[in-house]
Amino acid sequence: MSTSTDTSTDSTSSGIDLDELATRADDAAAHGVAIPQFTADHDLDVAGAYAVQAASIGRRLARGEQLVGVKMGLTSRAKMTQVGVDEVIWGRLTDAMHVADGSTVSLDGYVHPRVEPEIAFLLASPLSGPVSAAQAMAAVAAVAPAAEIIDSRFENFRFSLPDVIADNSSSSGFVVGGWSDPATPISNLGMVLERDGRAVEIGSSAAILGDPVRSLVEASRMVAHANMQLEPGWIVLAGGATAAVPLEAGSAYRVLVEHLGTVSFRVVP
Ligand code: OOG
Ligand code: MG
Repeated sequence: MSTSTDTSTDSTSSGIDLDELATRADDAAAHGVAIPQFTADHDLDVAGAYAVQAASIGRRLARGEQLVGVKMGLTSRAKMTQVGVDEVIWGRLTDAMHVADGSTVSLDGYVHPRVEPEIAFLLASPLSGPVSAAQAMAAVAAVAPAAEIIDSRFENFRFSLPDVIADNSSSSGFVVGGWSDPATPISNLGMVLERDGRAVEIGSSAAILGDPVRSLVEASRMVAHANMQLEPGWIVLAGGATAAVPLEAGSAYRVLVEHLGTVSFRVVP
């Protein structure tokens, strides 16, 4: 796997109306309507795609949403294989995406949502640019089990690397469980995703770049390319440890992470 493309400077996206694509991405997310891939008729590259993402989330912030963290994506082989894209990506999380632990969500407003088991970091101090794993962990206030609800706005959940980046890396909702001491070892914890009390995906936190802290290191490095830093109080989602599972009306979902506990939500019938 490579994580180098976010540094590309020879953008082929010049001449593309990035704001127009940002409006399309934002409208599709706001209304839960599927749209064709941007790369079907635009020569969008990774740098241009992150610019579309920034502008699209900028529209949400202009409507009053607050940035509360970032999510890392495609940090496990299972995730890369499921969507056919093998680069680590990131997206922005806003307060409006937060789903309370134990709450009920409606499928209204989603296109084709899926859920995946994750680990969340809560930051105590800022992080940006190249850092070691030890430096990254020193900035962490707490760790928690998490469930991410992803929803590609692209038809049939199919996209290229620039498409998914422009679509804020499919960010849609996130659920975070109780926080644990950051000294809790997290490099190889059993992780289970249950639907209606039955395990539907089983994995390990080691599937996340070999150790979820590496995802935090990548987050620090990658946001620096957007002239951002990870802020104190922000949440960083490390990425799905297993493939994601479609949300079904009336079902209950729970993520269990060894030593960290559980997080759950239900979908209205
Ligand atoms: C892209 C988002 C990936 C993860 O945890 O790997 C992601 C997608 O799968 O649609 O959130
Ligand atoms: Mg995810």
